[in-house]
Amino acid sequence: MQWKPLRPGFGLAGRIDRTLVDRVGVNGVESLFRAGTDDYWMEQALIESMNSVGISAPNPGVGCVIVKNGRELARGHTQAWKQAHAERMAFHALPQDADLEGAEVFVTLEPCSHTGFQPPCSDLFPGRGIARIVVATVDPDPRVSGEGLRRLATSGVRVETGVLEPEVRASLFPFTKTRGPKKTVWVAKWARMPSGHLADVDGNSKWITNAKSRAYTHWLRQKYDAVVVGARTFLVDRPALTVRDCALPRQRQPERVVFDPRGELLSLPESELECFRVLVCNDLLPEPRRDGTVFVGMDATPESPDLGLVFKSTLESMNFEKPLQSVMVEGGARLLRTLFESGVFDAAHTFTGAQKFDRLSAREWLESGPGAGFSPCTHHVFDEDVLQEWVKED
Ligand code: AOF
Ligand code: ZN
Repeated sequence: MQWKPLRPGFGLAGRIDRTLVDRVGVNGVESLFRAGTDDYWMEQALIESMNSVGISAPNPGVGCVIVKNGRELARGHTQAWKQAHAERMAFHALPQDADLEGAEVFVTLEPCSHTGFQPPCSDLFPGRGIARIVVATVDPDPRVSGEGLRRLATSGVRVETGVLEPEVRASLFPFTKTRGPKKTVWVAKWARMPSGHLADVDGNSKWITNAKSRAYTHWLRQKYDAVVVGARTFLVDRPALTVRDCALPRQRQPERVVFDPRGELLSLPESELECFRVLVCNDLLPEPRRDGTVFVGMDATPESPDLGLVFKSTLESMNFEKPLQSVMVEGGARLLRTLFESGVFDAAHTFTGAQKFDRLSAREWLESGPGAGFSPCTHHVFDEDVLQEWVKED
């Protein structure tokens, strides 16, 4: 399936300005739509869903807004994994005496029909006098997959779908790309200068993009479960890979991982590797470092042609606090190339900054996009920087 270009202002993180500004509404991000239209209310539900960033995965972050006579009654978003879904939160937030006769419900994802960790949301609506339920997109989870809509329709509730669908579907990424609970989605992210270089000889690769691009990147770090860099990038940049400079809520740090096939980080003191997991080829990993707390072995040599795939399967089989639904690789160029060649990536975020350095090194260079097989979906300008996003065609 092709992914359509999104309307301006939307990206894989959702409503892009929401990643930069804490408040949406008065003195915050202006709506892109005329107040009171279906698009307007679905945009509000999408913005509400962004409060689930970092906590709901592997559940999708869903948003729900309940409206009556053109006025909002309540809104809610998906809570932490295994906890309440968006619709239930919106119902809990209703005023005690709320009369839903004639009300409209806007929800980004089809209400669920199954009992998982939570009871089915589609049971919340019948018999309340609700005039209609507007849904952006069908739930790709095979346990639901249209059944929620069918249940609502047979219980006599009017259901409409497709409002702001491409934008919501993109914002639900990586959930929308997972096939079954075991699949881990991989995304590439890189920032380049207009020349295509990722770094100059002095290692100034950290400062290619501006504060807005950085805020968006930090938001992405909490959206995805793990963030990866290569050993060379780690040694040159000493990146923290944390969520710091984006809008609130900043509610989760990603797992931080270094791809170090040659064991270049083995001589660093442990204090410099706190919070990181470092993946090294087995033969280069000395016995005392094999306890798996910092260093983890890969069943490959640095020259193995399938090194990218071994790295992927090693990382995916590691134990983290939660299932690893998604991984973002932030560079450098060699690691990104290795993983592109192995066909690992499902999407890419690229930033092109205006910054030019004098002493360029041709070593670290990348195209402006991931190439054939990926559909462009986002084109957004952060002042002088350009953000582009692509999703692999299904
Ligand atoms: C909704 N509203 O806010 C979310 C939904 O194990 P459970 O009960 O938490 O169910 C998880 C599944 O429910 C998930 O895979 C997806 O299909 C759906 N998520 N559904 O109605 C929500 N987060
Ligand atoms: Zn549900």
